[in-house]
Amino acid sequence: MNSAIPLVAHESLEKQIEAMERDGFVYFSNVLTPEEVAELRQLSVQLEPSAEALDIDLTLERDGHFQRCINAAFNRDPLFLKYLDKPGLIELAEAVHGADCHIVSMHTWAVGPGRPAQHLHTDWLPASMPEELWADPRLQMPIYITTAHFYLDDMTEEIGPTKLVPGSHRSGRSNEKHETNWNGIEEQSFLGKAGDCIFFRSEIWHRGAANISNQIRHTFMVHYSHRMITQKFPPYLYFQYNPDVLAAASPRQLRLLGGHNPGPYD
Ligand SMILES: O=C(O)CCC(=O)C(=O)O
Repeated sequence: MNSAIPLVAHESLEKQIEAMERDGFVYFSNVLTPEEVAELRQLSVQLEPSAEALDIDLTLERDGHFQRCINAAFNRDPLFLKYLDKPGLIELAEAVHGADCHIVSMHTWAVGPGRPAQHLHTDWLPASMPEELWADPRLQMPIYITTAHFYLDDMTEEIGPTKLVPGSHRSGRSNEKHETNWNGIEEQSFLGKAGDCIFFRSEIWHRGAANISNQIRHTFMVHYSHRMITQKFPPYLYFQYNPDVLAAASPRQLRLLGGHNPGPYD
């Protein structure tokens, strides 16, 4: 039986940080305006995938379902800049990763009907450890990478919602064995509205469900991290910042893109 994530917004930054520690994620309602949702949906299907940039470009005819994902999307158009530091979200990113945090990447993500279900997985497990260690309050694990997952459609079970297991970041493992619950807690579906966002840490068990609807699901993702964690901008050695994007960015946005003050190792 499917159960849904309660759509409860934590109003204060303090409560949001507590939720990141306890639940591993925070829900934000109505972060994007309808115009921003429309803008991101359009960019998501209109931008041409680049094999060199490791973008995903699956077609119904060739691959059995449509999927288009653009890596380092910020570099494609200055329109993306405003999504780097969305008021309300950026304060949480800076609180958990530090005032000098930056983005690891930014993705547009469009998946068509027929996209199969994923297994519950972590995006990255910085430190695997026995579960008992996580339960010890003396251990304070930094939150190294988070994703702000913006929804550009009203979510239903048919369109293939994100499912996650609240608290599973405290399992200390990556779910290699394809467990379906953690500590007796079953996965829950995110059934919010277009414009909503969930902000989650990389160790939480989550997955995209199968898209069994007749419409494309559009999502937009910004991944944040500590300044000392590397950014992932394919094609890596050949990546070049788009000068139009840099010229239009604010000082805070430039820092989020990697324009840092000198520090250790510089
Ligand atoms: O589609 C989703 O909601 C989740 C996607 C995801 O977790 C992934 O591709 O790693």
